[in-house]
Amino acid sequence: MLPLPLKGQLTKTYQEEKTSMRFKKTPPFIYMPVLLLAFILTVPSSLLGQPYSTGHFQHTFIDPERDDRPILTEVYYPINGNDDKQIAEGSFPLLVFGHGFVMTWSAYENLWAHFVPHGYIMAFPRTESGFSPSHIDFGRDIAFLTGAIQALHEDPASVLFGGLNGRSAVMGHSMGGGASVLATALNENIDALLALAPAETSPSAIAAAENIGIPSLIFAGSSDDVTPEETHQLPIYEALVSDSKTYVRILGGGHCYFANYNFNCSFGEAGSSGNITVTREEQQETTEDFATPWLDYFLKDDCDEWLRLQDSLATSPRIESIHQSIISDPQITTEEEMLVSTPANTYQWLLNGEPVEEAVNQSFYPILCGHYQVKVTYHNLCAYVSEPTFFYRPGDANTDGIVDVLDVLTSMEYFLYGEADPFCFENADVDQNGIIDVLDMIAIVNIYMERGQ
Ligand SMILES: [Ca+2]
Ligand SMILES: [Ca+2]
Repeated sequence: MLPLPLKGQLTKTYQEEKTSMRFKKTPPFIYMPVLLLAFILTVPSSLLGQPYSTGHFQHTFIDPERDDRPILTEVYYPINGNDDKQIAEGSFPLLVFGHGFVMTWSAYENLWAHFVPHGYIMAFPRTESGFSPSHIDFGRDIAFLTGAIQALHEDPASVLFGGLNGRSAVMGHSMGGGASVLATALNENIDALLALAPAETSPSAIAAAENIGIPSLIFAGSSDDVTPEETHQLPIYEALVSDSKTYVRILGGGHCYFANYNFNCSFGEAGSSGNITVTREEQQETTEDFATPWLDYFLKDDCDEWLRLQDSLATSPRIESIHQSIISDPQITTEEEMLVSTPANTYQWLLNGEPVEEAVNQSFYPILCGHYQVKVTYHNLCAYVSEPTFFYRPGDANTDGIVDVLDVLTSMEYFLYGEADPFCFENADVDQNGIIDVLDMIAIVNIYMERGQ
């Protein structure tokens, strides 16, 4: 048996009371920093919006389908602290980037220095960097690398092991922008295309764009006379058959400012583009401001970024844009007795807010009366829900999807006893006057007879 406490031990002494009162009344600001510190120590840095550090490796990937073609590649990836032996905890999208004509990958440090800390893996093939590059081989290299690097997710020997989220975008600048268009047309596993002043290539990137239906974002500089918009970026953009494509024209922007200083690019631009009115830093910042939310939306499912991007597109004085996208809340129309959603990638029909089993197609044959909505996704997991549509089928009082004599009996039951189950008032009230009576039952018979003929 446990000893009973002495009477005095059941009540607090005055001193104890005072102490506990004081404890309770300790101002929260004294404990807040401790709590905050504990929170910071237990939450991954990414959730706090703190940037990652950058790890780097160089690797020659081999494409066995092209006679073991070697593809020397620089890969940058997010790490925690100084630990570059493994990728940071989490899973990250992949960006494969094609360099410009006679430009080295190192001219694009502005891009990896921005995107990798923000939680992206970036890969830069160094092939086709000479004076007579093959655009199609470069495009194939970019397409091949997206698959080869995604595969490292499963390779325990790779520092990227377990670190990819399965989504890839191809990117590129100038010739590499054109090659990224070629790459996108070659590889079905690419999720998004983002090109900076893409150039027309041989074979034609403009022609290849006619086969591209994935989300695409094309940047151009309005003062780019190396690859003028009218003959390069605009025709590529216009040829894309994507249901979500965006064109951003940086006002006063040039061709080379998408990258850091590069002698060959600057040499090429010096004799042409004369009306550049922004600085390199401004052009790069503008590019990041639009590319980042766009990539975050499509590759990381950061759903709020879509509205933020559209706000910026509509209001930024630094750019002009063309924006064509089906991404929005879906709408329901009624055709015959079907409910039909505006086009999307996936569909789930809801009745009174609850998912209807197996109702996952663009059109849906409703049986029960009630408020229907459709919830859709487009190119990622971000979901959009329609306004509710009240669906009823006149005459189908017992809501079994057909109008027949049972509906007359069900309406009679409701008329006599004030209830029936199953029963849909709106269906039974054929003349829609708010009451169920013999006129509705006659109307049901008429519907039944008309159908039968
Ligand atoms: Ca019925
Ligand atoms: Ca009625």
